[in-house]
This record gives sequence, structure tokens and C-alpha cells, in this order.
Amino acid sequence: MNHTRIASLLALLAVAGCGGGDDGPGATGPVPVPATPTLAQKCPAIAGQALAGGAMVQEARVIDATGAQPEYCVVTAKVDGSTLRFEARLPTVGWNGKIAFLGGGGFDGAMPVATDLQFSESILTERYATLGTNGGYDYPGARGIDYFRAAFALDDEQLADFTNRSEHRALPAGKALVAGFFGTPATHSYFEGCSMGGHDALIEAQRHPEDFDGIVARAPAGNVMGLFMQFNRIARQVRTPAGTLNPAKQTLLANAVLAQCDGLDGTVDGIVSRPRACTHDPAALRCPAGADAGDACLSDAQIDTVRTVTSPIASADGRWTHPGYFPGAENTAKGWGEYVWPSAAFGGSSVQGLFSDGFVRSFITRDTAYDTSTWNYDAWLPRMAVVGAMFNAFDPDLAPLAARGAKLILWNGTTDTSVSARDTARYYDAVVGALGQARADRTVELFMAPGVGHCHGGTGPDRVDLLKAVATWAEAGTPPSAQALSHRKVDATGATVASRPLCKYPAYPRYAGSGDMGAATSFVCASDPR
Ligand SMILES: [Ca+2]
Repeated sequence: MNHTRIASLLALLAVAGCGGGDDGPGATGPVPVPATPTLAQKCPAIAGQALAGGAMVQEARVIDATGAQPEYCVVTAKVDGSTLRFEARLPTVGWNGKIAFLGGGGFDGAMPVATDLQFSESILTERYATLGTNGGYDYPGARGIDYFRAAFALDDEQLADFTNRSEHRALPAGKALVAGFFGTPATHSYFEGCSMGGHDALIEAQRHPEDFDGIVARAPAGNVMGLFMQFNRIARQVRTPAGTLNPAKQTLLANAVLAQCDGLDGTVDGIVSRPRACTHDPAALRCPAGADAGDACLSDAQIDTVRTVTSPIASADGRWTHPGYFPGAENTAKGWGEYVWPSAAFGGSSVQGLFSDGFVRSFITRDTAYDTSTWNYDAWLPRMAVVGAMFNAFDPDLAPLAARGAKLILWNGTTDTSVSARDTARYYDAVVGALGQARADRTVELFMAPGVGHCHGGTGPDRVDLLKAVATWAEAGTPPSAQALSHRKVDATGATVASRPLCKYPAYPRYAGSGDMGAATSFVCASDPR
């Protein structure tokens, strides 16, 4: 019998006022059994404790249930000798016996929370104990443009935590905390993250395959060196007045892409579910002589911009590469509007520009005043190699993860202009190349979310509980592709308004020709050669 059950029995006895049976002759009355504290009562006493694994608890308090979040004990702890901190949220009732480690995002600096839309609902509904780190440092106050400067990266220790070790470093103390609080270790540990949290998921899968039983990597920025090179390249192009596309031209382009590519998946619904088959050439929209002649055509500079976004790049040594982004959603907030197009709110830069400026200045050149508009990555290859060795998470050799039977789900929205779905497909293909298809199939599956932007949102249905899917795979052996999963689009009340089947890459959801276009049952997963 484990400690939890003993504690539960003692608590029941205490509630019942049972004196433990010592009520025979001569007894003066029931002998009170000391009441076992409930988990909520235990919680505050954790503060100040040293944790096995090398961390000190800073704070512990009970948070009342709100919305989807049940009552839990929130614990913050600091890893010894560092500015790395982690937070645990421990359900005080109904813990499912498992850990969900939450990846961060962007340049981190704050604790991830399970209520964010990037995370699976089962983390809360099934009452996981959650862990998550600050990524190695705390970003003070509200996030403005200064956040993107990534000043923490000028510190070698914080850079190392952020790039590759924050979760692995915090995990032993986090597991010890969970075991101590509940009186029994977690039966299973899972990881879920999106964007930089997806990068962290791949760091775990590639470098620390022993840490988790299942890993969900959404929009994983594993090829983070190539990504920042591409960000810098695109950001420079779109900032030139001649090279940017005004909203009318964005819509002109988007409509031309839809006219050619929307129906390739069997239904004209505004979603390009088969983006790899979409080969739209922006030159078809060229103004006479390539000059800007108004909103009904694109100048040569604007055509160059479109080609910059969708084309690959590589460093001179061939080590760092990026395949570019898919066409589609050029005029939407969860398409090119999210990361590509410049905005006055960003000082005329784009989100790609803000992130890559911080990367170039704080990670590579270590010069906070460096002029990123002239950055030539080929002139920085030695430093790129140093940072890449720490930061890149694109190693396709998942043999150690496969050998211990752990599972990995990759997921990417096709209109994501931060982490390219092309790049995530490229990583999956490389894993298949390294392991062979049969072995890869036992370890990793990739799902594209057509019409979905970065981590969530967009024209297409975006919600799917991949943590539940990976846990089912790890514990029951059923791969996600055999779980009949659907992407759901939900309205403000949480009601499902549309659904599409999850199709294991390289398949895509194809309309079967009849039935409700808003229902997953009207679609089949059609094969598409890689
Ligand atoms: Ca379509």
C-alpha cells in the first residue's frame, strides 16, 4: 500500500471520529487519532524546504479553483547556484499520478501556465501535476520591445540554461517535490511545449531521452539557428518601403494563392490543406514593367519579398539551413500577419525582426548596438557553431528515445510564420531517414494542422489534445494516428463549430465529396507522396 492510500484511510478514520477500536472496558473514551493533514493543509509547509535534486522551495500556497483549473498547491523553487526557477502546480484533490512538464515560449523569462491555448486540455481536466521553468532567468515586469533584446543571453550561465538545460536541470528536483507532496512518485512523466517550448521538447527527445515517457512538440523551433537566419533575412526585406506589401496587396496575393491551391484538397473552404502541392508563382501578379502600379499588381521588389518568405537559405558551410514558409494566409493575423509583416507597434519592425535582432545581438555578436540590417551569418560561422552546439535541436537520431519506447508527437500549423511547417516536415523526414520508416513509426508521428497559425488559431480547426494522445500511445500502445483524433475549431463558449481529422504526415484531410464540410466525418486522410 502506498503512502497516499494510508493517508487517505487515516483521514477517513479521523473524519469518522473513530478511535481506532480502543474502546474496551476501562477506556475513558475514544482515543483521538491525530488528523492527517490534507494536501491543501500540507501545502504551505513546503516553503523553505530543500529539495533532493538541488533546489530550494521559495513559496508554497493554495490557489482556489477557478474555471477549468482545479484547486492546487503552487510551489516555486530555485535551482541551487543559479537564476533558474521552476513552478509546480499540484492538484490538492484527484491527482492522476502523473507529471506534465510545460515548455515555455519566446525568450522565456516567465513560468508557463497550463491554461494557455497552446497546451492540451487534459493537463487540467485529468489533473496532472505540472512543472515548468522560467527558462533560466526572470524577465521583470510587462513585456515590451525590451523583452526581445534577450539581454539574459549575454550571461553564459543563463544562455546555457535557456538554450538547452533548464527543463533537464529542474526535472530531478521537480520529481522529488511531486513524490514528497503526494507520498508517491509519479507513474509517468510527459512534456508538452510549443514554439520555443517545442524546441525544448526536441532538446529533451534528442539529448535526454530518459527524462520523459512521451513528448509533444508543437510548432517546434528545433532548427532554431536556421530559423533566426531566415527571420533576419525576411525582416530586412519587408522593412524596405518598396518591398513591403500593403493590406490590399496582401489580399491580392492571398486570393491568388487560394484561387490556385484551395481546391487541391477537394473543397474550396479558404483552407489550403495540401500546401506542399501549392506552387503559386507571385510573378503572375507582376505589374507592367515591374514598377508599383497600384493595388492590383505587385512590383518586382514586392515579388522579391514573397519569394524571400517562401524560399530556402543556407550558410556557406551548409551547416545552417532553412526551407522557407508555405504560401497561404498572406493577409491574415494568424498567417503572414503574425510574424512576417512589419508594424508600427514594433517600431516598424516585424515579430521576426524583433526576435532575430535579439538573437543576433545577444547570442551571436554580443554587441547590443549591432546593426542587424547588415548581419552576414557567414562572417560569424565560428560563433554560430558555438551557439548552435548549445541551441540547435534538429538532430534526427532518435534511436535512444526509440530504444526505451518513449513517444514523440510533432505538430505544426501550415500557416505558421514563426516555425515553418516545411521545416518540421523536413525534421520528420530526417528522423525517418535515420531510423527507417518502421522504427520511426513506433516512436514519432507528425500531424499538420491546415490553416492554423503559430501554436493555435487561424482559419482552420486548431484544437486537439495531444498530451492525451501521447499518454495513450505510451501507456496503451495505440499510436495517435489510430486514435481517430480530430482538430476542432471552438467558439468563445468552447463549443465545437468545425472539425477535421488529424492526418498523419504526409497525408492531408481531403473532402470525401459529400456531407457536412464542418464535420471531420466528411473527410478522409488522403495520401500525398513526400
Ligand atoms: Ca481547401
